[in-house]
Amino acid sequence: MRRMGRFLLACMALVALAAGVPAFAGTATAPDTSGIKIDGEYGPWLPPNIAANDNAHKVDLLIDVVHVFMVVLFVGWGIFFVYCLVRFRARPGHKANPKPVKGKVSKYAEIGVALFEAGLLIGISVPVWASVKNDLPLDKNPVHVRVVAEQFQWNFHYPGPDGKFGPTSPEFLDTATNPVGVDRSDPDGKDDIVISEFHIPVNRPVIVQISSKDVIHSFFVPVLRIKQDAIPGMSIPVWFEAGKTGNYEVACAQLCGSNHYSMRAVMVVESAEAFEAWVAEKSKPPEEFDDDDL
Ligand SMILES: [Cu+2]
Repeated sequence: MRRMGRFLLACMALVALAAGVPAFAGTATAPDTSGIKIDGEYGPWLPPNIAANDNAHKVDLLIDVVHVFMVVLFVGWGIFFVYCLVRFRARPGHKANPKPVKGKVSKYAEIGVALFEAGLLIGISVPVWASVKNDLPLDKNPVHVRVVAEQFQWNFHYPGPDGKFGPTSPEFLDTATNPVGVDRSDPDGKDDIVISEFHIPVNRPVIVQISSKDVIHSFFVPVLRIKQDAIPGMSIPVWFEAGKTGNYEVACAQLCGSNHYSMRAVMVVESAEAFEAWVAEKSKPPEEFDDDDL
């Protein structure tokens, strides 16, 4: 009986952990390594959600529903398991009956679970993913950014004030000065910005085209519930909209090599004016060397 008590206690602790009860789960602080200051409180459950569009909130709804559903299933099956242990325990005068059970309860329960899961998939998952991937808000004056991953950093390529990306080619690649190989001699490439800090304006849609120079990485912005693999040879669009200014984390969510853990960037969400000023400043050509400065 003591063993049974320990088993029940372990079950309760697991259920409490799954449900995120602070007494069991504790609280985590926002990660703050490599000098990146991250805004927003990380509680015992999900990271803060700063998205201004619906998709990220539907992702949270899906995570909540799935976890509550898992707790219900876990507790339900746990109770049934304990019931079976007690009800069918070996004892004098009882013989095991190998004949299958004829009752239909378990069959209907399984069908119910499958239907509920199908509802989640068809009702939430597929529409949200279709929106993130297909319904690009091209008519809402979006910001376009190319995201190019490499071991072990994120490169963000902005078209600059002219709104046109300059052509890129491996022949212009230079790890230190031109990590995405922009053709600076092309008129469209002269004002392009290539930088390791991700700046976006608040309350304006952003469309990122995600790619990689080497292995498969994964562009992960926890506070926007965005996660998309970066695959060499492909340019994959994803859109989102941030509704709160601040500094937030961009991480790599794909084990991409020995320094994968350090593949982070900061996402600065700022006002429209601050963003325009940042673009204007960063797109200035480097100042000409002047003999008079000597
Ligand atoms: Cu990576």
